[in-house]
Amino acid sequence: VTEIISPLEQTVIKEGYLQKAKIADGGKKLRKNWTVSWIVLTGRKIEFYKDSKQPAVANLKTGYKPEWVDLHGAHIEWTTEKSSRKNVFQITTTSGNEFLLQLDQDFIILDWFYAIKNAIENMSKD
Ligand code: I3P
Repeated sequence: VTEIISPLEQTVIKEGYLQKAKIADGGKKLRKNWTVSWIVLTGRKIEFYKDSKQPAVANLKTGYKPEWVDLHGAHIEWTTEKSSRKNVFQITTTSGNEFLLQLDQDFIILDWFYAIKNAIENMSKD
């Protein structure tokens, strides 16, 4: 068994299920489609998986490539205009991708918001 030593950037900060909708790709608007996604936050990116077992599978180098968001230079903000749902925040990447993340439970979504915000701010100090 080969031990892979992760650099700090690959360390998992937080993971869990959230509602996700990608609403723009490279600045081009997409039709909104909410899905439940297993979200893995590391120091510089967010990965989206179908379920909690998938990251382990991906680490076995099966060639599976999750959808991911580069947080470097990204913006995060709460929005009440982009959805009729409550507790929605938007992440906008430098490449013009826009994602909405949402959860009804206030405490959990608040935790996610600040975890992602901190990751973005810590990176911009580099
Ligand atoms: C969309 C769907 C989304 C809704 C969106 C609708 O319809 O109901 O859940 O977003 O509202 O257009 P469809 O499935 O036919 O594409 P919210 O749940 O976030 O409100 P929107 O057009 O106001 O974004």
